[in-house]
Amino acid sequence: MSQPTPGNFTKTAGWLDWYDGPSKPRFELPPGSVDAHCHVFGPGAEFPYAPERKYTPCDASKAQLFALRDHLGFARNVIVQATCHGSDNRAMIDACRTSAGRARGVATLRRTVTDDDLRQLNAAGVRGVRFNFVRRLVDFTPKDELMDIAHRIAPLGWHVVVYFEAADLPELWDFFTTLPTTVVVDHIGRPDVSKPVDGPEFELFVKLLREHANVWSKVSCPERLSVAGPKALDGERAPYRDVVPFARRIVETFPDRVLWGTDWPHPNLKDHMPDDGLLVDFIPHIATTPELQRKLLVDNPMRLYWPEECKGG
Ligand code: 0GY
Repeated sequence: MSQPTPGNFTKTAGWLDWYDGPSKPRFELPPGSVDAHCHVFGPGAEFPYAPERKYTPCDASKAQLFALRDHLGFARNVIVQATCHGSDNRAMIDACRTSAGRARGVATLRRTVTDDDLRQLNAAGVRGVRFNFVRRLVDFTPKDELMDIAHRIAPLGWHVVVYFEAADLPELWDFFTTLPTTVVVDHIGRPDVSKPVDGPEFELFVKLLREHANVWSKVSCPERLSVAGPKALDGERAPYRDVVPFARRIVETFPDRVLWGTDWPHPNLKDHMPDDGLLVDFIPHIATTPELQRKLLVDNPMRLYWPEECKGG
């Protein structure tokens, strides 16, 4: 990829822009709901994309993210550093700082980060660091470097977010289970939903959460995992139905360790761009009672990202 110059970014070929004009969800989110996985991209002219990135997205600004938050009925966002910005966290930090306390962040760090950098990130609202193992997104970072970072952020009370493909879980198991913090897995550990929900691959993921009480899961991204796609059944707003058994199993088995997010602006989707309103209508199919919904959307993300506002926090 040629070196970018600010203001001159050409989107990756075939890039799907985020869906402008999402529908209003029918599902009414509980008051105080948190969109616990979303991104900001640039704008590139202000916050240039990283030279080492594997894709160039469309711009997706903090103002557009906050407008989506209000439209869907969320109260807060957790903004996760995307790989197209590498370890330059400025766009994410700027969004957190100008959110009036309604956004917290998850950063990408290098071993060279100083204690002063960490203090500043913490003051800006960062509460976690993301380790990405998805090969199409990042170059390999040695695990000892990642473990080093995890030990640096643990005293701040931060957690580690991990992103990987289900097939890589056996190889990553020892690393994940020795991390010294809460560990949050992105997108249900990316199961192959054409395989059985009680088959060996997904059972291994369930075992990870069952045997390790510090491991949480985002039950996000049905649009990435689905083979069936967004088509509703019988006019019902019930998209991505093949993902439901996987997400629902995790929500019902580990109700106090699950999070949900839109993943707006949905990087790297090839077939379709989801309507974020329809994505919100996926939630009651995986969290089927008001209590499960409140835990998923309010109690759990608040405990992790705004503990000072929780009772006893
Ligand atoms: C996601 C998923 C993807 C991309 C990234 O940081 C990223 O670039 O996470 C993906 O392509 O699967 O969570 O946004």
